[in-house]
Amino acid sequence: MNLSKLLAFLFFGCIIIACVPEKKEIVYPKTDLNTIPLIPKPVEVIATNSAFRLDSKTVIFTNQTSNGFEEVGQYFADKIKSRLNLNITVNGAIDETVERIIYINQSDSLDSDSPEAYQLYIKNDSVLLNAKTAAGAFRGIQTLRQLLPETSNDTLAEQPMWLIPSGKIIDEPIFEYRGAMLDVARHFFTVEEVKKYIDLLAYYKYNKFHMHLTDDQGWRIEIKSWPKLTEVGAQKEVGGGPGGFYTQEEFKDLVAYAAERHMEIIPEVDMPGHTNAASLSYPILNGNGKKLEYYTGTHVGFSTFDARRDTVYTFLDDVIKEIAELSPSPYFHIGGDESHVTKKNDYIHFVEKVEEIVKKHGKTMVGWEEIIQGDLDSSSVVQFWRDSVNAKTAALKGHQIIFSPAHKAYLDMQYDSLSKHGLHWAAYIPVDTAYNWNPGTYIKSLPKDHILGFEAPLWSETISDSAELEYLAFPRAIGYAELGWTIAENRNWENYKKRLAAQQPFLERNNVNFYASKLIDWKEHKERLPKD
Ligand code: TNX
Repeated sequence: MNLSKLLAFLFFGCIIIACVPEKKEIVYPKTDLNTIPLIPKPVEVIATNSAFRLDSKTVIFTNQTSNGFEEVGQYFADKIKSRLNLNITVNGAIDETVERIIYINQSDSLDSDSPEAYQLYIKNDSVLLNAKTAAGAFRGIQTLRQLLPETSNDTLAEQPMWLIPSGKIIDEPIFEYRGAMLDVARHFFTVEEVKKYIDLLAYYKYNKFHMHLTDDQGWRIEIKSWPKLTEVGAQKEVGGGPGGFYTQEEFKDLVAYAAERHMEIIPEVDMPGHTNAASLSYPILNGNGKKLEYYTGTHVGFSTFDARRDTVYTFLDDVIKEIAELSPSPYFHIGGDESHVTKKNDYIHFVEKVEEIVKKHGKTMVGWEEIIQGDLDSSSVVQFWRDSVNAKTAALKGHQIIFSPAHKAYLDMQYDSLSKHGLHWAAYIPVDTAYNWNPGTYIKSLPKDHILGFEAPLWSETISDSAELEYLAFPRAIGYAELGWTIAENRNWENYKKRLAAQQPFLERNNVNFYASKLIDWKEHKERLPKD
């Protein structure tokens, strides 16, 4: 640069600086990041007692525009738009109106083995979210969503702004598998109802959504090579209602919707028992020799496939192939529970053959704990629901285990004897009982490295729409989210129940028909009764 250019630069530079109005010193109110009612509670929170101002001068940036990072930024921008009516750009131009930045940063240097780990550094003018993967960034965004205050603070500016307490959060989950299951077979739930549940679960950092797609009462997924499964098998549900099913396009839409929330859909075809609807559609599959008709009651254990008939395996090869192609999850759930009318040898023969088919289609088999009677590949995953002896046997045989003990983890159990919906064959499960246990030590002698994670099943014999689903799932599913994510040292009922009470605005804003348990000191509407 020659001298005249330099002088010109300095001259105009001075004019520009002189023209910029002096910024008003902002006095931030004292905040405490540690008192924000986050669920699940993070590993470490360090408060710095100031605040980040979220307002229209904020933008979101991601250091990677591929690998899902930009989509995570856009997800947050969309939530900010619908919640606060603020337009925040993602990877847009930085012009003079931009004052603050939320920076989502892919970084390999996090000190954690979990792909879902994240770190948040919240300062006055920037929020830095570090994560190894987009899934980790997405979990971090849920924390930020929970940090958004209920109301804007307009006293410091003409424009509304929202203050996020400053500080640092270091976080990672204890389990890689944090699931919820929905039974769409006993009662059918529409795509929109399922999406609403997925959205709520995502907010609490669930990462697996297991769909129980078939049972005695109905078959709920289109199989193109065996069309009667839905033409016949999907037409009824418990109580005799019209049932329903997902077309393959609808199922793909659900899979994609869940994937945008970094949640994986695990499809289940329950067999060889729980198969009345399939056998009614194709009687050649039937193994109990009884006359077939629609079943709209709630008993279990009376149906079975014919485990010695080749056609059954031809059929299953087609079914598993079609579903495996729709579902990117590495897992395929074969059910396997309560096959009370299948002879033991037939049952063993069946699960071993089905495991081969599942593997042939590139998936890892998951089954309810009864499958351990078979001689299975140790890569298959066992879902423990009833008998801890089965869980121990599973571990001895080298399997990973998903924890769903019915008397602690079943969302379809009534809260108490007065609960409107639900069953109680395993237990009544009030909100504190649901929270106050530890999957990691629940079975004393079970080696920890065999616990893949936790899942909360919601069977639908007694529920048929979102309001009834939400009555059973909320608030217990929120506590289960913490059991799956938060280290035991950070879990404490007295502290949790205050944080749970603080979820009320979120639940109400999202029109969630939660059960207002008297154990929780809800801030308002104490007398609120759940809708029928
Ligand atoms: C047991 S748990 C079942 C389901 C029922 C549920 C009702 C399990 C693997 N099987 O078929 O819907 O109880 O709580």
